[in-house]
Amino acid sequence: MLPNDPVVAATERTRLEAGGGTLRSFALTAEPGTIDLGGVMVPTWTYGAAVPGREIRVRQGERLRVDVSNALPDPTSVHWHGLAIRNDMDGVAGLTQQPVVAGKSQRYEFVVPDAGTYWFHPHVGTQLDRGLYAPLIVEDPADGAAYDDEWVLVVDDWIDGTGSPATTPDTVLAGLRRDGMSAMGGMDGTAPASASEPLGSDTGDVVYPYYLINGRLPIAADSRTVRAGQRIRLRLINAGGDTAFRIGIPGVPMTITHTDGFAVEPTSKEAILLGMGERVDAIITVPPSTTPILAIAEGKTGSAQAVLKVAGSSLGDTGGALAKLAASVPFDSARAAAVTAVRLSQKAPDVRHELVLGGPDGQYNWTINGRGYDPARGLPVVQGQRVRLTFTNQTGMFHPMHLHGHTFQVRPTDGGAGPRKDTVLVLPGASVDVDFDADNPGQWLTHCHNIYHGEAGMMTVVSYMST
Ligand SMILES: [Cu+2]
Repeated sequence: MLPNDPVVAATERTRLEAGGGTLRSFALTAEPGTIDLGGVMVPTWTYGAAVPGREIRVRQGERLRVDVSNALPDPTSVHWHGLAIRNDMDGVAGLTQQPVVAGKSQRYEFVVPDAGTYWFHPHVGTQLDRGLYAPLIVEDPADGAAYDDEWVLVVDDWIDGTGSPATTPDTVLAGLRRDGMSAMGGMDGTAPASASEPLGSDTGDVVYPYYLINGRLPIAADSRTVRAGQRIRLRLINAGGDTAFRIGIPGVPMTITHTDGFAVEPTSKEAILLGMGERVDAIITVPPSTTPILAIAEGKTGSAQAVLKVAGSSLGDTGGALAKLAASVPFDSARAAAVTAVRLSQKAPDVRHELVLGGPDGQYNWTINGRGYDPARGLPVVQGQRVRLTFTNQTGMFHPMHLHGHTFQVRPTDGGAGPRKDTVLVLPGASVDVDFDADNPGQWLTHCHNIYHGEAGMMTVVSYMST
């Protein structure tokens, strides 16, 4: 079933009728430019000369229109990460659309079906690992009752435009291809995972010089002036290319309320593990004095921070807090439990697909079921089916596996109701089952959200068959 199939348009009409469809229009320009990370200037590519790009905020059921202009030297596209929208607006160049070539523009327009914390980024090459990303927040009419204010925090690993000659994500990938895994000293992934080091010893393929929250280095951290006792909803987004983050606030528990946009039974944690592409919403109560929000690059060297500023106090030394966070047991949000309202019905799967994750070989090829990306050899499903995907990781590295166009429910190994998510961490040697209802026809990419793994082959397609 092609992205322009009449069934896709018919599904969209149903959403339009259900949501009311108030039109909200935005414009976006993808462009080269030099940005300030906080004393470090880097040439990069951005949306509108800002990193992250300006947030898009709409309400559930509205019709979002975004006119995207491509002022980059290369073709691009925009993918609306996590949203179950019409297939021909999903933004996967070569699968759901032609790329938007340099100097041209494209209108994206679709009904936004679900509230939550989402984001957008290109789906062309390694462009995601430049500055091309921004939050997309979909408000629920019921939002706001449990908190006083909210703050969107986008964490990222940064290499683009650093060094001389300047490194880009393209040169990073070319280097990985050239050197295979031989150049990655100390990252050969042999030590098993433990509770305090859940990813094991192979925590990335790329050494990043900088880590950012909201585009800022720790020395020039983004901050928010708040009052002690206020309840703040943090919307955490990992826009990184190759880095999971361990996020925590010294002495302040975080009550996790949503995973990848969908509500979970609230659970209080000291530290959260956030893989690339994942989002977690958590409510905190502001402590009596100024406090950092810390994001340690998991298993790497470095961290990012933002600051909750409370009048009458200034930020102290964060060394002790970082050490304590580094020693914590971070919570993988795949272990949360969906609230009743967003659980899938109890139903046996009509079709099952196993995705065996493999690689890399000497040319840095990563595979699913032994093959690189081939959109003609997807995983067939039929509209109306309950589908189970089993991600089986036979590699030494973790993979945040993302499914487009659907929000699956993770199946916990110990029973119970797992969270709704669109991106799930699959740890080395682990196997994760996820279920979804095939209710959004089209061709939907499923892939590792490590941008280098995805580009090197760890992608396939959930392919709706015409009936
Ligand atoms: Cu991967």
